[in-house]
Formats: sequence, C-alpha cells, structure tokens
Amino acid sequence: MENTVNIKDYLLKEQQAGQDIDANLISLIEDVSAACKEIHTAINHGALYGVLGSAESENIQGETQKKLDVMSNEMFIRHTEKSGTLAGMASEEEEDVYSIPPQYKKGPYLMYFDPLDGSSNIDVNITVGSIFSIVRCPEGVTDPKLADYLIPGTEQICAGFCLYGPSTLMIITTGNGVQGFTLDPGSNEFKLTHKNMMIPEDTAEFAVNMSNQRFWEKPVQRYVQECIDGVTGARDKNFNMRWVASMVGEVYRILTRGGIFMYPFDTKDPAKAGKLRLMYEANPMSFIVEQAGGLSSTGRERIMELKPKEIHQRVPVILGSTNEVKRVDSYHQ
Ligand code: P6P
Repeated sequence: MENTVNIKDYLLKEQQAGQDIDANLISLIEDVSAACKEIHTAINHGALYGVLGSAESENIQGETQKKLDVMSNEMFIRHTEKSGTLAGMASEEEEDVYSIPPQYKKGPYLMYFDPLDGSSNIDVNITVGSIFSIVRCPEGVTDPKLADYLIPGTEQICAGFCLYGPSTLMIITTGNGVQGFTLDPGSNEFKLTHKNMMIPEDTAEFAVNMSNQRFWEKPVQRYVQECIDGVTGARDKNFNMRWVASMVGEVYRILTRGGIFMYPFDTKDPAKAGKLRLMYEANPMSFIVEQAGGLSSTGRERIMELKPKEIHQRVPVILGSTNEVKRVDSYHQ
C-alpha cells in the first residue's frame, strides 16, 4: 500500500479539521523530525562514523555521556533554535535551560527533550530513541527562566518520540490520538503507517528491571511476584517478561500489543525518587500512553498532574494497559 501522508500533511489535515495546531507548531515538529533524521543517519552508520563509545564527559545526571548523546543534543538544538517557534528549551544533556540566542526570533513554545534515550544500548546495537514534549510558554514570558519551565504534563500540546530500531518510526500526539510514521529510506520522509494507535486494556506482558527487585516497595514486589507466579498464584493467567532498557522500545511495544512498563520507586539510591525524568521522559510518554487509551501513574498519582519542582527531577513510572496499571495502583492504596 502506497503510504503518501507525511507528518506535515497529517498536521495540516488536523488543523483543517479544527484541531488547535498552528503554523508554529507544524514548523517546530518538522524541525524536530529533521533532527531525528540526522540522528537516524548517525546511528545507522555507527562505527563507520566513529560515533560509538564514550564522550569522556558526564551530564548533569552524573551519567557518562556517549558521543551520540552529545551529538544528538547538538542536532536537536541546531535544528530548532532558529525555528522562530521556541521561547526556550530544556534537555537531559543540558544542566540549565537553554535560552534561544539573541540573534534568533523567539516563538510561543517551550520544548523539553531527551535527545538520545537508552544510549547505553548504542554500543551493543540495541534500539534507542529521542523523546520530546512541547508546551506553550507562559503568557507574557519572553525570556523564560527555570521557574517558567516547571509546568505540569497536563499542559502539553504535543509529545512524541523517534524510535531508531529495525525501522525508524516517529510517534506523535497533539491531543487527538496517537499516530505512527515510518521513515521511508527512499524519500527520507516520515510516512503515516500507524493510525490512531490504541493500547489493549489487558495484557500478559510486564517490563521491569528485575535486578532491582529487593529495592522495590511492597506493592510492586507483590504485583511482580503475582506475574511470575501466573496461574499458580493469585492471577488467572501466566505472564511473559520483556526488558529492552530503552523506554522508547518498551512504550512502542506497549502501543502495538499492550503491556505494563515499570521503573518504580526503589531504595537503591534514596536520593532518587525513581530513575526516569519527569519533564522529558515520563510526561511525554504519559501523554502518548493516555492518548492511546492507557494509564500512567507513580503508583499513587497520575504522572501528568505532578507539579514539577525541578527540571531534571526523577519520578517513579508505571504505565501501559489500563487494567494492569489500575491493579498496581490499587496495591498502593
Ligand atoms: P536500567 C535508559 O537509560 C533509561 O533512561 C530508559 O530508557 C530505560 O527504560 C531505563 O533507563 C533502563 O534502566 O536500570 O535497566 O539500565
């Protein structure tokens, strides 16, 4: 089947159908997809481009940066800072918020992004991705400071991720369902291939890093043990387990066949409330999952309703098929 609808065609159709999508947002999403195409090319060439391995530097998270972490961050910024659509941006790879250089026109949006999620998988050639989230800059703010960025996930107007896997996919929501676009190597365009993706409300597949089991809270230990026990325990079915160690890979699998993904609170490092970051991992993925009929919770509250306290704050994440997330939440009551 000839897939002819590209991202811009889709967004213009949504705009004509009355969705609140303006020219600035369309232009910004186009620039993000251009950055993702450049990241795709670098990843595809891998060792041939000399892009593998460590950058011999650390990010704000205290994590050793891969060369591709640094390159992807630079690509995201270069493709979007001149777009005239952003008042500023925040990146996993930047300690402070990024102000648009004075020589460039500013615009009405703020963008949060993780330019290369799962980068520890790069050197072992396993799927990685880019995640982004877009909100309106607060009214009347032209030079946003850190406090202006601390906006709850419910205010997102667009969220998406690019999955650099066997094929490269762009998954986007602007609040009217979740659409998937596949990068056509021939035309180098993202073409609409997955319309209105929906997550089945039940699943028999859980995703968690089991090596943290002894550090979890009791409700999560109970839930996972019941999955492992299957029909020999409290559940009426057996479960399968997956762990890609790339959130983008887990979320895409859940969008296609259901599942529950957990990176819950653990006591491994009491200073951290979980591993994943609220603003550029948990919030965008929560928007996408909810738009696809799923749920996304800390175990105790809806992630998108959290009032952010800092730009790199971490949060426990339990997301996916509605009935399983509801069960985990009920164990926390
Ligand atoms: P672990 C990647 O580093 C990431 O932020 C998520 O994409 C992924 O789900 C998780 O961390 C993997 O964590 O502890 O299994 O390496």
